[in-house]
Amino acid sequence: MSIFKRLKTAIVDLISGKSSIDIEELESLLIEADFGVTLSSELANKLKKSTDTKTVLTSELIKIFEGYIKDFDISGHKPFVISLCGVNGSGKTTTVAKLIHKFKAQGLSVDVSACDTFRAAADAQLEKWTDRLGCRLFSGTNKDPASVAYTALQETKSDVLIIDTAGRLPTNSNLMDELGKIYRVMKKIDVSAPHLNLLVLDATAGQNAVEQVKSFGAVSSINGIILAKADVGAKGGFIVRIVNELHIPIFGIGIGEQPEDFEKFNVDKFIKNLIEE
Ligand SMILES: Nc1nc2c(ncn2[C@@H]2O[C@H](COP(=O)(O)OP(=O)(O)O)[C@@H](O)[C@H]2O)c(=O)[nH]1
Ligand SMILES: [Mg+2]
Repeated sequence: MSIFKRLKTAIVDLISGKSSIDIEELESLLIEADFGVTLSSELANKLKKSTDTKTVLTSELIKIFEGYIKDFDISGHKPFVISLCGVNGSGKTTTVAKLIHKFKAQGLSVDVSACDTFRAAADAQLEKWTDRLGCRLFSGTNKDPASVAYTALQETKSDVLIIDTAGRLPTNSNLMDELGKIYRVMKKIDVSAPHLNLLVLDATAGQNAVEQVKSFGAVSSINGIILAKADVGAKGGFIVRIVNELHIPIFGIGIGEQPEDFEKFNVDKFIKNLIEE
């Protein structure tokens, strides 16, 4: 049985007063669901004292997420620079398309800088979206990604500039340095750029996601999370830990491969998805 089915069974048993599961078992199920050790123990203790498990769990999670579900506010900077980072295939480029779509729908102009310059297919993938959605694309095959970002920031006239970066593993120090350089050169033009540095996480990433936040955050602080692929069956339980322990807000979730498949994170839906299979 999957961890989430077991978690649901455990909670249903507790709710019905059957309580064939003890609180320690519930605690380890919460840990398995990627809530982290500290929080799991806190929650288990609260649940132990309560007769209405589901309500307590829901209200505790609502409290945790309070203030951490953010919307984009681009006022204050023009261009407002949003940089996306993450491991290979986490959903960065698709997220770019979603953000373009979102900002365009608000009547804002958007340019994009393609900083995944060393992979042949990368430009084409982004070009498809920028052509379709009507944005200027700054790119340069095999060029230094930092120089592409620099030129984009120097030349853009748009309200928003989105920087798409290449996927990289935090263990690859050369690639992490390359990312650091992108931030550094942008600061030569605007010390406050990027105004949002978002980490795109694959909802199926599991506990490793927390390590990703720490590693990418060591290069430049992460101001927000995008949870991509929330539609593919993963529960993304780790997002609770990221919010609760690392205090990083969530700016949206990806729920498909199209530009419109993006929505605000919703705690009720998250809990429903988590415990109601
Ligand atoms: N189902 C689903 N697929 C997604 C989502 N976001 C990205 N993908 C797919 O995941 C794959 C990798 O996405 P991509 O944006 O290229 O990742 P990148 O390497 O981080 O730029 C592609 O096949 C995307 O279509 C999402 O929210 N839901
Ligand atoms: Mg990409």
